Amino acid sequence: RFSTAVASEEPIVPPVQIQDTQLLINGQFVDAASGKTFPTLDPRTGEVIAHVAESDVEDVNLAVSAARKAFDEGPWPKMTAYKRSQIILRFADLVEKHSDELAALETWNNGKTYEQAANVDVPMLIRIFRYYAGWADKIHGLTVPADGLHHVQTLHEPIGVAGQIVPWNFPLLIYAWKVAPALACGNTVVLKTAEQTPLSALYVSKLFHEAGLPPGVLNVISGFGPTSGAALASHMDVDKLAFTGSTETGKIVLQLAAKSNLKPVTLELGGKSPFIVCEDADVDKAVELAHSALFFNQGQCCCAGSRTFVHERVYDEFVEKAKARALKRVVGDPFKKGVEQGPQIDSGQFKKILKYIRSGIESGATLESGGERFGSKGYYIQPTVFSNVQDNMLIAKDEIFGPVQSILKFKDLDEVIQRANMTRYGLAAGVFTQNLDTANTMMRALRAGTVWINCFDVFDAAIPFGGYKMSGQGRVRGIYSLSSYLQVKAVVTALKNPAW
Ligand code: TXE
Repeated sequence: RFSTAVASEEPIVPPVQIQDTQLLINGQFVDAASGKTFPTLDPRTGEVIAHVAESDVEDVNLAVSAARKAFDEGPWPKMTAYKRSQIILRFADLVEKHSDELAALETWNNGKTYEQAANVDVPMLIRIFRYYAGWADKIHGLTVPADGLHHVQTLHEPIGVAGQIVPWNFPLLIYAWKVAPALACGNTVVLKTAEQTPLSALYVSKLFHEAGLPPGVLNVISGFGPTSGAALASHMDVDKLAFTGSTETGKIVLQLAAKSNLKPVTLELGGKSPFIVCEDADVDKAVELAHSALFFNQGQCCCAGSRTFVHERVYDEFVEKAKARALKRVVGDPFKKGVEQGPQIDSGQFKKILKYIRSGIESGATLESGGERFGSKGYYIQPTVFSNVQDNMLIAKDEIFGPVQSILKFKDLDEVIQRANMTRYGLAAGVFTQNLDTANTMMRALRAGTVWINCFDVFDAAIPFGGYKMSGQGRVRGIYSLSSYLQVKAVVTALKNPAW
């Protein structure tokens, strides 16, 4: 059924050496205080790639005190903004030099295709760091025409030590979204990687030190959420927390932040984004776009177009073509050229997705393609398409985070707007139409942090990204991310002479 069935063949050996498996604290690679390690796996096989140091409370304390010292004593926040930007730019150049190896590491540890890692994830990381390096010396306050005999100005200052917790679906990209604005603003960082994907962040952070980053400015720890992640979220000396992950864990870290020192928190959480195909849409283009909106990155995208709403007039044609496209999707070893879909990240996600597929079948949706695991090894899942999906089915309500497309039917615009917004999430939405009035109405009516019109998954360092409702708080990327890494200080100076 698939044009290339390679999952059962021997996996390709990645052309990369694993060197960095310890914790990066104060510019040094060190073992965990407990000496503990945990295995990190190859999702193609479930086999161990390496053993990585496992941080816990004691290591978090060490990393935070290194970041605190680097913030309080400098030189990073006290360095000129121009010098900071030069170090960030040097880092971006070094990443560019090591792109191939880095992309291979990302594919090996995450399972995403090498083509994607090399053409999307790594170049976007470089773009994001260059973008924020450009911001470093353009962050400044205002003079304020306050009433009275005072000269009033605002200083935009770094907030301090930023704790950052990242997930496994885009280990390098989300690292960039978090680290780049924090450092450009003059903060110091303790970043905890996801337990599934610790390797690429350690690799790039070593390059950052080669580029001249002072010790203690960027500390990277591997470890688990309830231990080291929770210790970071509740640390009294962490001044700001940035989190990307599930909505459930987002609630936990927000509580930990509130219960400890009320550190401000930005959250980038789950989604159930509508992809709306209107009756006037070019169906072939819409099918292709809806396909990639859902299946990109094995369906492991917080903004995946996971509710495909199609107008009744084009519904049957759309379903036929969406099914044909899914059946053509090339699944296999992500290192192989031409492969479009690799394995899911781990056995937990693999089982969760298969459970949702069973629930779709049991609740009466029509299974058009896929529905089972792919091959017999690793965490591969067949590209799955359901038609006749109803709003109240679990597959239309929950974030599946896998290669499962749900196609729903609608009759008119008011109805689809109401149904598209009928979710606890609000991360993104896609609209496919050639009618300007429809596009204008939809862009205003949809309650989502991003609305893509006749496109989807357009990401750029300059475009802000974040959620309405339970998809999060605050924005990453663009100018909007800067404010969450800055304090505003009002300085009021008495004036002697009213005339001047
Ligand atoms: O997420 P978690 P998981 C969604 C997606 C997925 C589901 C579960 O639906 O199926 O979440 O994935 C750290 N205190 N997304 O279990 O738990 C954890 O170590 C502090 C959407 O992987 O949210 C990791 O670093 N930290 C998403 C990070 O939180 C804790 C991306 C994410 O893990 C913690 C990933 C705790 N108590 C999953 N518990 C997106 N928005 O892109 C866990 N962590």
